[in-house]
Amino acid sequence: FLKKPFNQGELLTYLLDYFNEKITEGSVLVVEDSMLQNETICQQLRLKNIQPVSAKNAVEAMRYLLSGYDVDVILMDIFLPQYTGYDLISILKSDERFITIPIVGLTAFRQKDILSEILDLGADDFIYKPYNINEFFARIRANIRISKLIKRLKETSEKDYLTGIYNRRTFFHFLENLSALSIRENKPLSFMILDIDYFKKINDTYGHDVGDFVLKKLAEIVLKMTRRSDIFGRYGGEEFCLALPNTDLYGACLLANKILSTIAQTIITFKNNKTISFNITISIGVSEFAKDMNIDELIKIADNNLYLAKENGRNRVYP
Ligand code: GH3
Ligand code: MG
Ligand code: MG
Ligand code: MG
Ligand code: MG
Repeated sequence: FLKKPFNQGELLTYLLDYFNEKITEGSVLVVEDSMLQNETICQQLRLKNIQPVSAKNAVEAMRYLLSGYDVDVILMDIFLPQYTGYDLISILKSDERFITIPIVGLTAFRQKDILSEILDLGADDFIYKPYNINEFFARIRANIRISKLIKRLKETSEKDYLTGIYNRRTFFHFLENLSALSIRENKPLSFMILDIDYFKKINDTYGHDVGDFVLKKLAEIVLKMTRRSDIFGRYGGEEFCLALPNTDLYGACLLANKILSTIAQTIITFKNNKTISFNITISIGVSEFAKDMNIDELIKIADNNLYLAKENGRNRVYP
């Protein structure tokens, strides 16, 4: 519904929103070695507003998924050259990154145990060729629904509700991986804890909703200042943590000081019935990972350094 009178810009925005919503019912990675069949399936999907991506073998499919592109469902021919659908299902279902993407097996071979084998291997659904087109789409849509539901659940279980950044559990899961990678590739890894100074006073002076607003604002600022490969999470109440792969203590301190001064210079404005503006400061404890260290020690060092930063006047970085 669009209210008259509207200008062209409004109309355009409206139409774009409308189409974006209508067009993408989901995306399906079609792994099929027969290019004729592959193209036919892709065309059928497009007609039903489902975005297809085509791969003609397992390697192409893997390359596509590893590039980080997001698909809702994988539709997979079982008999592929070189690596079969059996191989690909095994690989995908043992990889944490892809385990939740529903796989729909596809084959024309009606030999004895193919369906049960494929499902037991980890596929989520199965379609025989030639298929009834209505059943085909009903199954694809059912799997898209499941896929989207899983994504929603993942999002809520991995992220902190207030700030939208990673929660503590997810952060430390990533940090474990990063520490293993740091050892394997012999690359530095740094860690820091950021803690708001006298945050209790903000809550006490302005109220809890202002406190919450400050937490969101801080998360937003820090997130903008980090790289895509950095991991940023909420450690606890008003404490945040940041993991920096490929970064040594010196580099981490440079960033920490930059964050520190950016925060101190930011005027936080909260608008309610009346507008309040104020500044906050934070303190940061930094540590660098070493081969003979475990994660607990890495955190302990940063925590001690944070304590020193607080003791020595706050609004400072301690390495
Ligand atoms: P310091 O400079 O020593 O860090 O002092 P501080 O007041 O920041 O530290 P303290 O640990 O004494 O207090 C932290 C406060 O953070 C207490 C708690 O009520 C508040 N807090 C924790 N989680 C939340 C939250 O989600 N929202 C709000 N508004 N406040 C929170
Ligand atoms: Mg085939
Ligand atoms: Mg604290
Ligand atoms: Mg604090
Ligand atoms: Mg404290």
